[in-house]
Amino acid sequence: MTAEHCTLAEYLADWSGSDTQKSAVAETIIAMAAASVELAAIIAEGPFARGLADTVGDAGGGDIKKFLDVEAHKLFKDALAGAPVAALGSEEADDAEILNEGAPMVVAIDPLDGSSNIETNVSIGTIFSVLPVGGGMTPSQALLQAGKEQMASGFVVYGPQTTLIMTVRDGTHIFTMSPADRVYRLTHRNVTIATDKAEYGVNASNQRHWPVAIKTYIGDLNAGTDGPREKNFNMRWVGSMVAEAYRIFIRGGIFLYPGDNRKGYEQGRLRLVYEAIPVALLVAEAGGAATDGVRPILEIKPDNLHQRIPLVFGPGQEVDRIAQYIERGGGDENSPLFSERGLLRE
Ligand code: P6P
Repeated sequence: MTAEHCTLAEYLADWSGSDTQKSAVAETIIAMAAASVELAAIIAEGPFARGLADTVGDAGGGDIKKFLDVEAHKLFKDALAGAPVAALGSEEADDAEILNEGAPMVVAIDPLDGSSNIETNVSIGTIFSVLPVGGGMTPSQALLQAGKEQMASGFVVYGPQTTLIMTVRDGTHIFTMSPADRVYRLTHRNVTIATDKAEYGVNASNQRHWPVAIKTYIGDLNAGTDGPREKNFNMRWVGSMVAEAYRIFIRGGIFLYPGDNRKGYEQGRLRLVYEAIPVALLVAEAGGAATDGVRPILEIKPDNLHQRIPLVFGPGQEVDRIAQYIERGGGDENSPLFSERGLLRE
């Protein structure tokens, strides 16, 4: 067992030992972590830095590309070029980018999650997934494996603290960057998601667009002690999934970004490969559950790198309750959450 506040490098060295594949995973995460420390310093410069929040393009689907999105992508791409990573699948690049032919890993990444919050000094983050290049797979095929094949995943929160929440499938752990030497040190070992926190995170302004099942579920939460839950619920919505997820790891609660009837949001806003899948592994390793409303995220095989997916995660019992609202026919068959939902039509 590693020391209480061991460094990330010490933790990963203890975990990987002399195992070649684990050592490749460890080296990949160390490279990501080093780039995140650099990015944290750029973000902390805020208005003193060169137009971090300047719009530099349109990422499509209502996502604006900010200067810092592109800078973050370059930082992580350069860092991973020096790691045993064959290819990078990034929100900031249309296609997978080849880094090291024949390397054993691929990485899927959202280099900067929540960039709409850059200029408002609200927590933003980096989300990553590490997958093995299986026998006979091209790197692009390796990036489209179901989430249950991941070797590791994690996200960094650039907030009041800079924290790395990570799993190498031995539990979910939190490493906090010490300001003195900018080294990540273990602060929370084997995080588990609380099952009794009466708190939900959803963008309530979309309520009129939701499927009936989600309207009913959230309505029952808002009914508080007068409703079927017989207790009052609190709501939090930061607008950066990494901040919502970190809160849920620390004090519990449920996160929802459902599909809705706005054009382009039929499958929600979040991306399957480099947002939902990495977070789903962290949640599972912390004893929780993550679904698209009904299907376990880790069982879904992506069709393409940038596909969107409705996302619900939190304690398993609450995630199951939402699935019951949906399967009980709480939604009309034409609502987005039911689109493509073969299993609900059987
Ligand atoms: P909305 C950030 O852009 C993001 O991808 C997630 O981090 C966040 O949870 C969501 O979008 C916020 O979306 O529609 O509430 O602005």
